Amino acid sequence: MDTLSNFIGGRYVPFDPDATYPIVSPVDGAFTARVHEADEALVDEAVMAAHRALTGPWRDLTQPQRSDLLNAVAAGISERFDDFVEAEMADTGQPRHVMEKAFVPRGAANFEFFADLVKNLPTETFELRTSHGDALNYALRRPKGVIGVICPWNAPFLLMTWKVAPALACGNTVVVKPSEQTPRTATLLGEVMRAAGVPDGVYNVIHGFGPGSAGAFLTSHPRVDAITFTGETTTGTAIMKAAAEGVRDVSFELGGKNSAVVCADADLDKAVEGVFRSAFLNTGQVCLGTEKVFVERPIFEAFRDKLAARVQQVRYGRPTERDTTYGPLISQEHRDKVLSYYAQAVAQGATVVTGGGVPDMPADLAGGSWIQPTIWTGAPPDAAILHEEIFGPCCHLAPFDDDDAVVRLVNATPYGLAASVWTQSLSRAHRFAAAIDVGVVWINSWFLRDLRTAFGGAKQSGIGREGGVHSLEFYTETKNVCVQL
Ligand code: NAD
Ligand code: 6OD
Repeated sequence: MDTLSNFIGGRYVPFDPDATYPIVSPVDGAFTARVHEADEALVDEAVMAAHRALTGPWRDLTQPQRSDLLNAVAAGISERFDDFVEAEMADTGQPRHVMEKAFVPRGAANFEFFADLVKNLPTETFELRTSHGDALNYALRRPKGVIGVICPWNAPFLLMTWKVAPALACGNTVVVKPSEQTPRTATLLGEVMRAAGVPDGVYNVIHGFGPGSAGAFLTSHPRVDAITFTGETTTGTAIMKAAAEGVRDVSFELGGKNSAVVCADADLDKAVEGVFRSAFLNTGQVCLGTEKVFVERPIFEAFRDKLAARVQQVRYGRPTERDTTYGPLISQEHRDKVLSYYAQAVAQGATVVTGGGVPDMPADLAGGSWIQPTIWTGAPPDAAILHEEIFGPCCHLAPFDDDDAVVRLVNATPYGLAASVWTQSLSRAHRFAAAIDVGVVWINSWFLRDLRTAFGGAKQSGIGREGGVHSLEFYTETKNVCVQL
């Protein structure tokens, strides 16, 4: 059984066996770790370590030196690649190939990308000429201070490094609170930070839950200067209230209820594969994932049948086994929530095309939170599965005949995170992209990421944008200097 400690001021805090909670494997229900839950005093220690580090050797680094350090962190992640893969598989239960091909490499790439970006960042200058004299204005970027980084469990390492890398690249220090369910990779990153020579107190990790625990202690701490959060919209609301005290800035990536629109002229096989990935990757636990699919009527049945056939090919199994393509949900509690939507869907009149329940698993996996990937059709317009974020491996298919009408259905949600459109028509693709109210639209693709682009949600799916210079806007204060000439 692993033991996981808090990482504060460059060292792992001695593990307190009397203040722990257990980690249960989503794969088989076995206890795999005990985590030291940080109390308010430990959270204070972490925040104050981060605060002190702002004025230590970290502040005196030149930008190229700081970029070199971040590149050393990226190299450290690559050197410990297998350890990160193992850690993330143990926490999430998701297949090895997803970790090896996507989620762990993105952790290293996040550090490399922001190390590079900040080195080459111009700032604005304005020459002012008036009848009273001339002036030159120029902008300086300064770190915001201590950044509270609060992360979810669905892609823990990718999402955490997506925030920590730009925060550090801009000269801030961080206190990270990973999800209580997926603490391993944030903890392991402490070893890499130390080996890379990142000064003590720049990267800190505290473990625990949200309300009444480490999450709330962190967001209410007066020395936290800004908070970046990824998670549920309701949690974002609570964090925003905490951030109001002291008028701290927030950046939020929140929930979604995302659609795919598949036009009759789409490349059918590519659309099927793309929608399959978007609805079922990571067992549907991706904020950008598709839960509503609108298919133009002439290809509706062909699309439905091909998608169902594709779904039936998933291979359940332990994440460590190379031929596993499909993992469990994160926890029994989350499975209960998703299964309650499976039951409501049928009760409210939807037809199950495939799935709809719990698979028969071999005895050694029977304690895991396994669930069948599921497709529905025919749900009435007010069905819960069409309006609430499920965050599971499921989607509803509906035929459409009219582009304006389908846009209204896509937009009929308080969320506005992402959408995908599948068509060979350039004009139609651009018209859909302009009309759908979301932060990210993919055309003939999904989750194809360019780290220079703005990433975030519209409506209740978020506040602000991260990615490229947008991250730097959040992680720095811009100071204007006006010089009368
Ligand atoms: P969650 O909101 O329950 O928890 C996220 C984190 O917030 C955890 O670390 C948790 O301990 C902490 N937390 C909870 N209450 C808190 C409080 N009052 N104060 C401080 N911290 C608190 O989310 P989750 O269940 O871990 O993740 C799933 C959700 O995340 C889904 O809604 C999904 O859409 C969303 N998500 C969004 C994005 C995006 O980019 N928009 C990405 C991934 C996940
Ligand atoms: O790719 C990213 O930068 C990002 N934030 C992905 C979010 C995935 C959500 O589950």
